[in-house]
Amino acid sequence: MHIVVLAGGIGGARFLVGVRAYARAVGAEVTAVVNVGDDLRLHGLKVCPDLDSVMYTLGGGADPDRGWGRVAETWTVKSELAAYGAEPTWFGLGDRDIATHLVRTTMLDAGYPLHAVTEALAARWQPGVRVLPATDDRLETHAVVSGAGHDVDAPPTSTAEQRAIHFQEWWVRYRARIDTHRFVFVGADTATPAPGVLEAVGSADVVLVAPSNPVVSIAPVLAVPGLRQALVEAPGRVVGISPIIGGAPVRGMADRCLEVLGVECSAAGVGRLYGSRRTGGLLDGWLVAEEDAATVVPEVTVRAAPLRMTDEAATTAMVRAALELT
Ligand code: FO1
Repeated sequence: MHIVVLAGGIGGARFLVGVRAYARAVGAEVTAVVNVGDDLRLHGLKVCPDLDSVMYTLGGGADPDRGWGRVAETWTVKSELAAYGAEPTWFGLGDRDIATHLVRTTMLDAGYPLHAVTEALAARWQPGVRVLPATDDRLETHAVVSGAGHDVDAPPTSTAEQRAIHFQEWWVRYRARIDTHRFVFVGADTATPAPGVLEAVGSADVVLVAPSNPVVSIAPVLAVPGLRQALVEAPGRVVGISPIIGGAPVRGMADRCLEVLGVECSAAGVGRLYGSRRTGGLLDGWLVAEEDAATVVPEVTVRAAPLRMTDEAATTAMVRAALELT
């Protein structure tokens, strides 16, 4: 059995822990296709937050409280940069984490593609699943906002001017609390799926859409030309797991992201945003929380199960429920 998981963010990384446990129990193979829209170049280093969250979480090296970055992290470089007044001050790299970015950047600059670099980094962390970036190409999520350049605490006086800011500035600096018009996936028009991605989708018995942020974690994956079509045509079933429980995101700011799209923050809202494969959308099945058992998504099979990823056993049970839906 081959399970493919579309994933991004901390929700995606934690979900993969359950997928791996399930796969180990039944002898299945897992491929994670991971969002790169959050990636950025900082101080000359290529940072891939979602790939790293997956790698660190599955490799036992993630900080359990923050959810991102390394456990037992130290921040000497960050404070030295601050002493120079180096920008950005709102985004910090930990010392241990920097080693990952140094190795990645050195390999990329030497000409290795991102999927090969990711495989090399994973050799250390042994994540137990195949980790693929959705694309090797630059594909960056930007938010088109009004009033960027002002701090959250000092709102802009004029909201007339619109400009695009990097996702990380929107997420970390502004905490999504800024007038936002839309998201743009810069580079998506010319990106191609990383080697192995289309083959994985084409050979999957089931594709799971992790309970990740649908707007800034899953949509950038689907924005890679050819990927959405491959999912529509995939021989296996496609089952999504709702990141919204009882009208609120389990963590993160999916509510703010959905608001930008004008989509209701509910299991039904996200299910309908993905849509049914029978009508050109993504899903055959949609797993929602027990609180949302009444959810209806046209032409999609909806089932309810406990969806809180409190530990590995609970997450594995979610995965089993999603697979039983197929
Ligand atoms: N999130 C923060 O809130 N503040 C940070 O300074 C920050 C730094 C950072 C560095 C490396 C990395 O891989 C992730 C980092 N994150 C930070 C998390 C990240 O912004 C987001 O949570 C994800 O991109 C959304 O999935």
